[in-house]
Amino acid sequence: MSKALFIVLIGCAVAFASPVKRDALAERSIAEEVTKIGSGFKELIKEIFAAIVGQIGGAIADNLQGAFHKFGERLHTKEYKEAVQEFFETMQKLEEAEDKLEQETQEYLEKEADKVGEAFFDLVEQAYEKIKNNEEGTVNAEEFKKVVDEFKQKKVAGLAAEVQQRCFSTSPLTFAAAKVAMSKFDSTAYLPYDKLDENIKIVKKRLDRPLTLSEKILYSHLDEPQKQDIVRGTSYLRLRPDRVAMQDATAQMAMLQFISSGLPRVAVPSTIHCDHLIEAQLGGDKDLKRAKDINKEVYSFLKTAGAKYGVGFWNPGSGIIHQIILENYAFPGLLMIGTDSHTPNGGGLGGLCIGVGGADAVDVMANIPWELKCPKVIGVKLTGELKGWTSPKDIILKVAGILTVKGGTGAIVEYFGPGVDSISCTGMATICNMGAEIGATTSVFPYNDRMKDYLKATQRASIASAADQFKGSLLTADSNAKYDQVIELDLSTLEPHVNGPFTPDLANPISKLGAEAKKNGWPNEVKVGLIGSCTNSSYEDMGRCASIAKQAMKHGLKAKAAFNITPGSEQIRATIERDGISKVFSEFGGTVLANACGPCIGQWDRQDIKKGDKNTIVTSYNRNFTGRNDANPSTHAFVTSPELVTALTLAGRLDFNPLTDKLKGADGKEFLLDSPYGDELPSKGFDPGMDTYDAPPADGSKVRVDVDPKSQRLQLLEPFDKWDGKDLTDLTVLIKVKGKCTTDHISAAGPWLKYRGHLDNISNNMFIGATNSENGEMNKIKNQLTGEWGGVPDVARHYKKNGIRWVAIGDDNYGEGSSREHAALEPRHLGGRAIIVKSFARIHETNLKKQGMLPLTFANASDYDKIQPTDKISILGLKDLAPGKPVKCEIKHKDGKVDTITLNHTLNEQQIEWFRAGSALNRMKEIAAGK
Ligand SMILES: *[C@@H]1O[C@H](CO)[C@@H](O)[C@H](O)[C@H]1NC(C)=O
Ligand SMILES: *[C@@H]1O[C@H](CO)[C@@H](O)[C@H](O)[C@H]1NC(C)=O
Ligand SMILES: *[C@H]1O[C@H](CO)[C@@H](O)[C@H](O)[C@H]1NC(C)=O
Ligand SMILES: CC(=O)N[C@H]1CO[C@H](CO)[C@@H](O)[C@@H]1O
Ligand SMILES: CC(=O)N[C@H]1CO[C@H](CO)[C@@H](O)[C@@H]1O
Repeated sequence: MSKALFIVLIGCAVAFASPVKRDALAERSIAEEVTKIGSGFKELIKEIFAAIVGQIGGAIADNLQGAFHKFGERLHTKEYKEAVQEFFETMQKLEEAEDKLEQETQEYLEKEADKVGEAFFDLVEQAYEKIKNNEEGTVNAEEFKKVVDEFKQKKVAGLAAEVQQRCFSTSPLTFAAAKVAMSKFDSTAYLPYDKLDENIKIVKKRLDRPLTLSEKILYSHLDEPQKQDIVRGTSYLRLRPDRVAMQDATAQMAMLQFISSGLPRVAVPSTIHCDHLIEAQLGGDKDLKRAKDINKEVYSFLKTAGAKYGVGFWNPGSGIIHQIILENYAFPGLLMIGTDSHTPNGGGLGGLCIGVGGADAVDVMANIPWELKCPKVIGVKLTGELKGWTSPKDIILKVAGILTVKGGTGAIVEYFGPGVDSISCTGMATICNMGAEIGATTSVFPYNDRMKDYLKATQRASIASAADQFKGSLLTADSNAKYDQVIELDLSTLEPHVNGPFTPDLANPISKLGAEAKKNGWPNEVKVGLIGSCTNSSYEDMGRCASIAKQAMKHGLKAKAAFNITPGSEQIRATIERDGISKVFSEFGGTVLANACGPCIGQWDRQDIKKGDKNTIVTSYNRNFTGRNDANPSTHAFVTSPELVTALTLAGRLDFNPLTDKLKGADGKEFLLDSPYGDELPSKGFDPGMDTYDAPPADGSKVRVDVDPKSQRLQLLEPFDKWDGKDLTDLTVLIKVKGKCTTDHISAAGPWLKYRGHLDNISNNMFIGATNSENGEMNKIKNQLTGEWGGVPDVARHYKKNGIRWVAIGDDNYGEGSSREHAALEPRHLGGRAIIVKSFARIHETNLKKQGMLPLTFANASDYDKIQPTDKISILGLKDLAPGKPVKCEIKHKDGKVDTITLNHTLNEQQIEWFRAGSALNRMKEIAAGK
């Protein structure tokens, strides 16, 4: 510490600690006095910082200077709140810089800061005392108090107090825990650990039993921790998530709904990510340019709506939502909802991140508690250690094989045990991401050092040190916590898996894949290998794949099959480009696509094969519903780790096992691939790449939201009609679906994605992928009015025009797959009133409730067989609709016979209100209007 700095500091402190002159005080108005104290304090801090800046030098100094400069400016424009935040960010950077400072300097700064803070408060106290004793003067104590209160309201005093409390009289560590911004983009939202800790203590006291990690995170976010009913698998929790994330496809409808709620600004930090509308065709830059052009009106709508309502906007090209969340927003203990089913990716950083429909996002953005049926908890105990060709992905591929696509329904999958520490943070993210494939509500890992490393590598050391303090309490399961089911996996003996085709739970160990393919007639030739996507596009993945490519090239080999790479984010793209990994891929014969979802969600203009041609592709993606990647139902898609994709692409064969099979090099010599290797995190740190984020302005009220009334892609929403108070009688059966009916079958993706924001247009895809039980065909149903066969949307429109209300009948796990709320909006829009099925996928069931539809299940599953296409269905006793009380249903057959059956539902009180109001949104309006 230089002497000069010392003098500056002491000088300032002394100047402000010296008593204010008595007579001068009497003359001045109190307001002036208080303002002077406030601004004097600011000046003082300014001085201190200037001095510190002088000490540290280099980039940190620039940062500090920049932040501080803004701090000063803002104070004058009275944006106090933001100023405080800037200040805290500066403090955070300072804290990070502390590692670089000598111990001595650190101690000195802390001590000085303390002194200054105390001096400031002495000053205020003295001033107050003086005024009190000077009552015969121009002012009295009461008036002073009034002014101070006013002052406080203006947040200046608040600022001073906070600065004092957080920055000056506590150690940097406590400071970090108490007031660390949730992310570098959230200026006014802090890590909620204190509050969560408090809540979980309340819950623990009530439940009086050890808690799983999932429960700790979930219950600590309860709206009413004292009162909330908590029974796993039964009660509905009302929760307060910390943030909302939306991808550009689902954000359209969510923002349209938020707009129609009439609220001025979103209640929690929220972001929009442009990743779903970029089609892979020629490669990164060209595809991005094309997407920006084609989707201009959507991007512009989302950008302006984001700016107006306070939502952060990640431009196209910034990367895939889940990767960006992991890089910037996820933190241990976070409760986030995201409008995409792979939102659970954030569990890799110890957060509970749950995929929901746009309507849930609207609730949370509108500050309404978000409801979730209290999940069960499945524990996965990991022992042993990952090594060689076995990767984190194999863990989830194995778990999927054990639990199947339905096994996780209604449950959170929680990993624990000594094996956890052998998995990288991004590896844990992959595992959580793919938990969506087994229907799990979400998946989560306990906070550990691997997460800490990742937080540090992504410039969030302060979050790591805050989390450290809650590691044992909030961020790890209690010992002896009870799980509803426990699966044990020994990682040391786990074999690499390739799952598929046709369903992600058909788990094939690599050693058996060749034989299985032969037996089942799966095409052995691998046409295309694809790596990347939100599931698997970390730096580590890319590095491990590049290590295989390099080995091959050393032997004169290139990829036999086509090879496509989708970087997960702009940061990944820039970093792998800088580190020469992209170059390795192109030399190997690969194409680097835009930072987006691309082929993983069917945004792939595939040219190498004709529709209907049977062929094999291998991907590191997460799903493989029919035609998902390339819209070709004959494509056999297999899901595996990026390393195995690379190896199979290299060999061009499905029956290649890189662990045991040799390849022939260009020189004719045979060789065995070494197991892949890649740095977990880039040794030179991440390259952020281009700046692709737009922060919303502090005041967006003047922003105009762009929606062209003639648009084919965006349409402002009309409210649905209110329930008329009568039973739903004589409903026509629009379609009785046979077999699997995912949200893709109800509302197809691919080319339809572009109508996401236009309900009427997108409704032309309703049920076109579902199989009609009457004829076993898709999109062909009999119009009961005309007797003619027609497409499902056309027939539904015909019914709607003629005032005929209808039901759709479905099988098991109806509505599984992506959280596509259109699958609920469209039936409602085209005149549907109820969906009756054997069982529902959770998100879809809730989505139906939000749109005022009745989601009902057969109390006896075999009643499904009683329903004929020509039947008329009546749902009775709706006036007495109550939670847990089944409803009566009459099936009138064409021959006049009537079957009476019982239907179950899971509507609770609040959801019954939604039904009555016509939709959740209508209900929100009623509440806002005080009804
Ligand atoms: C329907 O609800 C009843 C009780 O309300 C329950 O006993 C029955 O198992 C439920 N049926 C199904 C298929 O879940
Ligand atoms: C369900 O319905 C079938 C066929 O109507 C009947 O045989 C069976 O007993 C029913 N099961 C229950 C639990 O009521
Ligand atoms: C992927 O899985 C689904 C079942 O989940 C299957 O019906 C479909 O044919 C598969 N698609 C591809 C392209 O392999
Ligand atoms: C997010 C991500 O890309 N995660 C992982 C994908 O899978 C590999 C191997 O299975 C992991 O090592 C990555 O970290
Ligand atoms: C493809 C499609 O359905 N386009 C329609 C979208 O909506 C506009 C106006 O509502 C119609 O004119 C289009 O034909």
